Amino acid sequence: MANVQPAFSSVGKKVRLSRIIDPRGTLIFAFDHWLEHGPIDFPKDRLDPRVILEAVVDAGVDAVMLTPGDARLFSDIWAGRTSLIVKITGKTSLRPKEDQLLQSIIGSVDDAVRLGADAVAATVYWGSPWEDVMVWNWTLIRDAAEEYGLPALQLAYPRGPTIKDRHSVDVVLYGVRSAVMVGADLIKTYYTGDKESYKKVIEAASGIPVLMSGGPRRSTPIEFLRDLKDVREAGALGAVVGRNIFQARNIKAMAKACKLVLIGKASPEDAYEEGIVE
Ligand code: FBP
Repeated sequence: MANVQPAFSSVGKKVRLSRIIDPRGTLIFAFDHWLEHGPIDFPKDRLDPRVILEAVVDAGVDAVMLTPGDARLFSDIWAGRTSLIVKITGKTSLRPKEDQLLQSIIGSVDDAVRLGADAVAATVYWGSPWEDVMVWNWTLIRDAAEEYGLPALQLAYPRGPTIKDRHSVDVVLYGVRSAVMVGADLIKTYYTGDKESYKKVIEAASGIPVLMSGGPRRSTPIEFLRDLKDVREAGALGAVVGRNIFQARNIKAMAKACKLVLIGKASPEDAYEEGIVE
């Protein structure tokens, strides 16, 4: 039988994934917080996104995840220096509480391609009363991304009225398995709090790479670095981190420490003691 060549788009997807993924341990910087949370996330001395972005790109993160507008505005900082993931769903914290369970479309796969992105990202709040809308949007996004050979990252976040503890292992792995079932190429989800339970989450992903979502800033950097070590040992590809980096006293040092721990080049304690993290 004749040798069947892969679709062009499947080669493109592989190539783009290889630009984002460091198989030793991947660190992606998430920076959509101005939209998602607003000023509450930002120390008063760092309201300018440029300062933060410069520091993390300098530190050598594998990719930055930005909204379309920020990706355009700050292309002088990231282009040619790191990979880009364009997040095309979002919400504000200004909305009525019940509507914060919906992520709206804020851009398109075409925007991501125009911007030179290596992947596109969208959130699904599994369990939300708006789940239907977000899953439908997700299928449209994934389908359009497929056309271009663009990997689609899903922020698989279980949250809604039936969910008591969104970090519990059964809830997190349900969200991850659902993301797999609707065709995610990469999955970002919550940490369940310990290595053993996270292994179950990774197992539920059936080989689709899982990235831990950073979450609110821990009380000390070392606690967060220990979590990074644990998720790597559980089999996660790495982490997508925002607040634990950009709210750190020294942004660049913290980003570097995260990367070193993820690739196993430093223990959390060493990264801490060597003064990489202040
Ligand atoms: P963090 O590391 O700061 O948690 O960033 C990851 C992220 O998913 C962002 O992309 C997003 O803005 C935020 O967390 C969502 O936060 P929340 O869970 O409060 O909605």
